[in-house]
Amino acid sequence: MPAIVIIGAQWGDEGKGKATDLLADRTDYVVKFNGGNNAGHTVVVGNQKYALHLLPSGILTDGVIPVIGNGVVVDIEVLFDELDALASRGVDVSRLKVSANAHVITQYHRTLDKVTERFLGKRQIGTTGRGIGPAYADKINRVGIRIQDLFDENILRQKVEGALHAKNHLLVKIYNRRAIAVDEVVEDLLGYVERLRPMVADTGLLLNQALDAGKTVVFEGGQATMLDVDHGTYPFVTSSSSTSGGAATGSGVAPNRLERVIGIVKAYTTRVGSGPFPTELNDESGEWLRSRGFEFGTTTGRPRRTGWYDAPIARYSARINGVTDFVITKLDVLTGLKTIPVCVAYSVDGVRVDEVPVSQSDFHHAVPIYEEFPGWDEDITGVRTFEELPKNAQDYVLAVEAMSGSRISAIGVGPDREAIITRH
Ligand code: 2SA
Ligand code: GDP
Ligand code: MG
Repeated sequence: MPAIVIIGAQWGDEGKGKATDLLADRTDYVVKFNGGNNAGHTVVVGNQKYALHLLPSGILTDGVIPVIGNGVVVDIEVLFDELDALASRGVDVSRLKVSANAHVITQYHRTLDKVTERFLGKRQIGTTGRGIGPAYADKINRVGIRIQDLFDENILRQKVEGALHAKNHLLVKIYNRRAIAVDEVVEDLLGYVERLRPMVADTGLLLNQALDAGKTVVFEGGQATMLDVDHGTYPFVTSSSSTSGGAATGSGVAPNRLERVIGIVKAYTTRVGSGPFPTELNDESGEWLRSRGFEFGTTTGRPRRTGWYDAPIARYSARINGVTDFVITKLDVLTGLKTIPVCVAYSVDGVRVDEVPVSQSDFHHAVPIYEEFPGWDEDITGVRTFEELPKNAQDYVLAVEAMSGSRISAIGVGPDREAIITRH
């Protein structure tokens, strides 16, 4: 199985980083194909905890070549800081490859992200403030700066001028901010060139050649299906393609080369930022899940919204992504509950709806229809086979599997690298 895609099947933070890391010792390349340093992947190796934002999780495994694909937006200062932080902890970061076609996040993107959110007031998205949306907007608007533009000062200057022309008008006239000087941005970007140069590659070519040679490539999605700019809860989404299709466009590897799509789901649901979330719990059960699951943003530290498992969302993700296998994570967090509700369908204006409604307002006021499953009290963090799980935990996994549209191949029972049960 040479080309494997890993995607979030809910609203993110399902444990994609850990799943990628787990496959890493059987992998030659790990590719990040969407998003930027808005992502937050926590990977626990022994007594070491790593929080990765821009770098693919494969960077933690010796011999794996981590790749930042063309679909990513790169804040170069953050990239260097993250590389330095890992290097100071003894991680070999020399193998990283960065696509010449990836777009760059600059200071004006970060500024615009923050001021736009402030001006949206109650309608704000709850972004991470990292400049992601404005950088993708420039890409689509064809005024973005790509990594390769940094290597020709004349071209870079022209492009920065083009990008800043309308933005300075907006910043000064609408947002009451100071204008950003072209020279300042160009100088900043040129300062990165020498260190960046050896990392830059035609990553599409590199990955296709690797697949031709029989190598294994893992594509690590950032964010998740319900945050995808096309398939998520728009406008409360990120600005990239975080579904499996994004793995092709964001890397230059054709869709028919992608053989397996692994959807990561949590045994319950979380969301950071604004937008609809039918199973959200605004009570002590929600607080219990947040503290038991340590549900706080890896990038921003924001408390995550919490709720029960939503099977229609899992089915939707299975369909949109072509999920071949699910990995269900954080089953251990549910230990100690008397009963565990699972959303099996919604009620919309009194009518039962089995699938995620296409109408945004229907989804906003969809009321979950729950089925309750008996819980368990035994500590399951040391369990390594399905049969050793308490009967009620087995039944919970089997019930969720039957509702979610694809088989559950692995079960996370703790944050550690080893805390996983694989099913055959
Ligand atoms: P943005 O910054 O433009 O991508 O924000 C748009 C929406 O996407 C959500 N988003 C995320 N949701 C969950 N996890 C993310 N990564 C970090 C983590 C988040 C953090 O792993 O914990 O630390 O806060 C992530 N990145 C973007 C975001 O909340 C907005 O709803
Ligand atoms: P990602 O964005 O999908 O990579 O996920 P995050 O790293 O943001 O959030 C997932 C969190 O859950 C991390 O802190 C992981 O260490 C942790 N985690 C992953 N799998 C499990 C699991 O099976 N059980 C528990 N308790 N924690 C887990
Ligand atoms: Mg995360």
